[in-house]
Amino acid sequence: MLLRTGNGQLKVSAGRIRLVNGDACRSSICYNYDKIIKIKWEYVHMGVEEFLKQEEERFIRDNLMSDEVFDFIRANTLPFNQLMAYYRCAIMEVETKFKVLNEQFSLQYDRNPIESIKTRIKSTEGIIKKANKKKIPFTMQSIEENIRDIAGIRVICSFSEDIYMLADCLLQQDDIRLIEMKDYIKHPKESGYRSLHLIIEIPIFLQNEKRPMKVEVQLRTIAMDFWASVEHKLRYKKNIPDSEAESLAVELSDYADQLADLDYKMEQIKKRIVDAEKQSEPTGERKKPLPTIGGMLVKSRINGLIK
Ligand code: 0O2
Repeated sequence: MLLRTGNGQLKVSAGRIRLVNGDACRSSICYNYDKIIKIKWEYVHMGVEEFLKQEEERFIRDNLMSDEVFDFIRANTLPFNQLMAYYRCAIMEVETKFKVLNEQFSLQYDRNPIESIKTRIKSTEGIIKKANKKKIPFTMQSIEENIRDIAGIRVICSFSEDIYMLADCLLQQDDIRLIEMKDYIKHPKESGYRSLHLIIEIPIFLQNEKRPMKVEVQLRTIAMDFWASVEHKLRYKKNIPDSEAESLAVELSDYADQLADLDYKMEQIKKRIVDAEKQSEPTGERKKPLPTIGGMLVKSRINGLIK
């Protein structure tokens, strides 16, 4: 038996109902025939995409919001909110450390290694998803022990050299304990993703207590950040056909390599500027800022033409 819907067909055979989209039979979306006929008969009248969306929402309701999660939320709302507040404090501590380093470099070397800092606390939904993915018990202790990226700080630099320099400066501080370092710059992910990840522990000082908190620090260049934010969008888009998603992923992986190459070239330019500065005679007084290098080039070419 075949039932036509907006964008596809529902195929009923041997007591099972299957969603068929074009030629591809998506066996992952296979439901009990009686159940669907009784409860979800209206699906027959809606488009396949809408059907998938509703099923996904149902999946989240049924699987993420289990009795265990509901019981946990009921019993732990206050301690959970308190824990999240501690994570926010830990983020403040780490952010301040990076701001101090940036300030010091600005004074000492007249440059800022940090372009920007972004912080975030993982959403409750994100925590539930990760707990389910890691198959850990849903208790306060297990969440705190096993989910290490509830507090996240992302430091964006212009050059990858600065990433390693800042990571070293942070890890040298005696109140920081490194739990794990993942170097996705030297060893990029298959997707092309690049960043330096540090899982650290930092103490926060409360009224009567010193509490170590875990924080995930992601350090990346502007180019790496640009790539990751575009790729992240693709990752969470649900309605892209598989073949298109695959070809976009291949292209993105190629662009990640190109951006890494560009990062390297920009770093070389910076080094040449620093070397050129070092070689020039120190006059003791500060030079007037030069027009842009590109502007100077155009000017000298014009002068050449005029002569
Ligand atoms: P969000 O919303 O960014 O927080 P672990 O956390 O160590 O138990 P996991 O998840 O394997 O295990 O850690 P991983 O892969 O070292 O780092 C996870 C985070 O890095 C992700 O966070 C992303 O922020 C980022 N990331 C890792 N791989 C990719 C990638 O291929 N593309 C993009 N755009 N980002 C990536 P979350 O948990 O996904 O969510």
